[in-house]
Amino acid sequence: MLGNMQAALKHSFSQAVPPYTITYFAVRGRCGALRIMLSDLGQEWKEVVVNFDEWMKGDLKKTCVFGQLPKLQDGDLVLYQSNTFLRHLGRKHGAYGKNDNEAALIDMFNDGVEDLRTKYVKMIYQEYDTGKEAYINGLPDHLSKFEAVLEKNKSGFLVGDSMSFADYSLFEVLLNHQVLSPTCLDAFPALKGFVSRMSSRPKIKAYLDSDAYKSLPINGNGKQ
Ligand SMILES: N[C@@H](CCC(=O)N[C@@H](CS)C(=O)NCC(=O)O)C(=O)O
Repeated sequence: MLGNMQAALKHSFSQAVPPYTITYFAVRGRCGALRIMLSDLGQEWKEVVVNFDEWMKGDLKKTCVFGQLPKLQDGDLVLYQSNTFLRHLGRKHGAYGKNDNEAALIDMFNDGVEDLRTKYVKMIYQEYDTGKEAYINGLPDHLSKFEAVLEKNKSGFLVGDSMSFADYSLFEVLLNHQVLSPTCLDAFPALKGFVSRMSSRPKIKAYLDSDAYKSLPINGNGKQ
């Protein structure tokens, strides 16, 4: 655990004051998509890694708006809720569509990804031993919906012809599902192509190859 935390801490970059600070446990968890998005945008950030024993003392919890992490600081702005982070970055860095209609569709797809993420998290933390097989068997039903969207929108992105925060969110959820079930995308060529294109974007590739990424477990209970 300490090794992971040190590797993650090293992920504070060369810039004197990185604009963003992530406060979270030593996991990819609900910051996986955020970190991939920040990397691809060429943004630097600082990690404050919270030890679970320290968290259990309750002092930090009391300061969190919903009593939970992660927390994202952008200068004086302090945010909670991981999907809020993605939307904030999307707004600031041009990854929230070209107009209100595109923004609404991006919200819709990100909410769809969130539904899948919530089911995944429930299975990982509450039903891994008893429910993993059924979860994997049910995956095609969920994945086929995203496959259809990418097939229809020929640009390679979920909405319009450019990257949005929902693309990072979908990408990260798919990466985690490929760890859970390495063949889960075999019947979905559009999703497979999407993951391959996203993975080979130079800044994403560099981040996925980094110790900072590799040293963090996907989930806090070690299941994946
Ligand atoms: N909806 C929140 C969920 C946050 C959440 O579930 N946080 C968990 C860790 S991933 C937590 O803080 N657990 C410790 C606790 O509740 O005391 C988000 O997306 O950020």
